[in-house]
Amino acid sequence: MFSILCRAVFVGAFSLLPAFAFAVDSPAQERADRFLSLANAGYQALYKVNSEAQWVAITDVTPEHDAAAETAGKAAAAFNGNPALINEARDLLTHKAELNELTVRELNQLLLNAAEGPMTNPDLVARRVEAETKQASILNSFEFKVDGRSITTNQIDDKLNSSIDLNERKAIWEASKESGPALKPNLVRLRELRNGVAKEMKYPDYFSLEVASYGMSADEMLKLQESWMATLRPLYLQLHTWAKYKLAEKFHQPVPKKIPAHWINNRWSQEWTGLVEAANIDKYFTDRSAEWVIKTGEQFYTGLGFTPLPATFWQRSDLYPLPPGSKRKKNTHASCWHIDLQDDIRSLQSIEPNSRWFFTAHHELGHGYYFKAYSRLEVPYLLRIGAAPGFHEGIGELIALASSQVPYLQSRGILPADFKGDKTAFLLDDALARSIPFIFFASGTMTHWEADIYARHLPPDQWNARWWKYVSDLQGIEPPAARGEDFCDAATKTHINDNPAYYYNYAFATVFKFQLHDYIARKILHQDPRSCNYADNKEVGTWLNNILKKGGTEDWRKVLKEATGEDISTRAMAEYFRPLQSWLEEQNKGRQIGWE
Ligand code: X8Z
Ligand code: ZN
Repeated sequence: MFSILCRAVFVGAFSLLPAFAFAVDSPAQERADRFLSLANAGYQALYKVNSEAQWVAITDVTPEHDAAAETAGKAAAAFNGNPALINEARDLLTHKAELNELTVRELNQLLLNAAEGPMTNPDLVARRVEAETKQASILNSFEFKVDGRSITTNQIDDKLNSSIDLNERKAIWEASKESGPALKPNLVRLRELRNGVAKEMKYPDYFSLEVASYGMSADEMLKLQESWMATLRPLYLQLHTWAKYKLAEKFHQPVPKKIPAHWINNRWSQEWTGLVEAANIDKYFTDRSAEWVIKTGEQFYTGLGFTPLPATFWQRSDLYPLPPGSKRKKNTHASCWHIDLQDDIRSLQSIEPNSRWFFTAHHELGHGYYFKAYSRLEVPYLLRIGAAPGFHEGIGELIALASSQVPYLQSRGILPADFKGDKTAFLLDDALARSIPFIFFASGTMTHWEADIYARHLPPDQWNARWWKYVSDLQGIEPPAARGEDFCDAATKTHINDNPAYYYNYAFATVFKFQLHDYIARKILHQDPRSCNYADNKEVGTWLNNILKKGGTEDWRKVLKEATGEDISTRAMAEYFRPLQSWLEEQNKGRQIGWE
């Protein structure tokens, strides 16, 4: 189906192509076209070399692979950050009025890429690449231990999911924070180096450089994130109260003001799963295989009309946990890679058959299908990116949300046909496990802490105190015991190390996924957004593909507005959960709400 769609779009997209944009191109446009054909070709070639080397290093951590990754990282920076490219792009942008919109977007993206390693200061760039490689290596090879015995991150998560012994939970939770001290010294250096490259390109700091992808300043992004927390706070306070009573009952403890972090199944209290028994679908995954999990994920997308993943995805991906006793060390956090910006797409995961990995697999394939959709001639390599980074995170989140709904799970035989879903229970679980507490972690703790270290230069001897201040004030969570500055609990979160100043994109993705879902459920499927089924609906696929295939060729606000009729807003999310507010108020009658 998409080949027909693509042909129609190709005709419509001529105005995007430099050669067809003007009857006679301006001299500036001709110069830009020549420049960008070289810049795109070099960018793609080095992107491929670099991703290949990073892939090998992350899936098999050895000193040799680290050395190769470092060399490739430097080679990519030598091209992308070349002063001649920076100067030419800047000069061309002074002729903006004579250039077409696509060209301007390519030039701006080239400058954003250059800012990651500006070779106007080669020594700084070399030190950054070396420090990034080292940090990745420490992170990806870290061995967690409980009572001197190694424990995998899947085992940590499984234990936190199942144990009702608070002493055991505390020991596991504390073990999961052991990577922080190992990662802190080099993170302190990286803070300077990341800020250094941003400043080299006249950004105030690294956080500001990263949010520039949205055309926003750091303050504007922080304000947006704060506005989301402000609208969702009444619901969060009710959920927090409900959850702390539920957990106190589960663990036979007095009701606390703030929730102890080791009472929650997630290591960072970012998602509150397993609290709603009637919505716990884990048992339906126990007789499934890890292969089934990822294949079912792919089937969601092919059902919508997307073509299957390329054969190389299955040959080259690294999808399953290492066998016990394996000597190889690999990163255990899920990711998806567009190795050559064409059709070499791979995913790194450690899938096990449970609901956690089921949703994560759908998330990763969202990246994969986004890569696939914009890998076409009309989208230059420099713009083979999401409309904004949060769009990339949001697509898989949308499909994970859709794949969690009862009618879908029944239609695929995952839940029995006669399964009687308790609507309130599922809505409550949606809120706790996939949406509301997550915003307070993503928009709150993560984003504010990173803004503090990059944009406000928070001294390293205050890093852990500041982390816990945000966890406490914004999430209403407290550590099981005091956490001094010997710890660096923020650094136990993968992204702090290898995807810095990025996490607000997941908050964006959460808000955005409800806007897309609301549109799909109401305007395309004509079903209740809280209980609907996208399975095999080609109209949904066509509508989604229309967003994905654009990549970064259009402004994200325009793409969102054209697709949904709205600007970015918590409207759909708040409406989705509206029935919960009064239900929770009823359940929480007479209880102390919040933690102030
Ligand atoms: O990191 C991820 C993905 C990879 S892009 C698995 N996520 C965030 C996290 O795990 O912290 C997905 C949602 C939040
Ligand atoms: Zn992702």
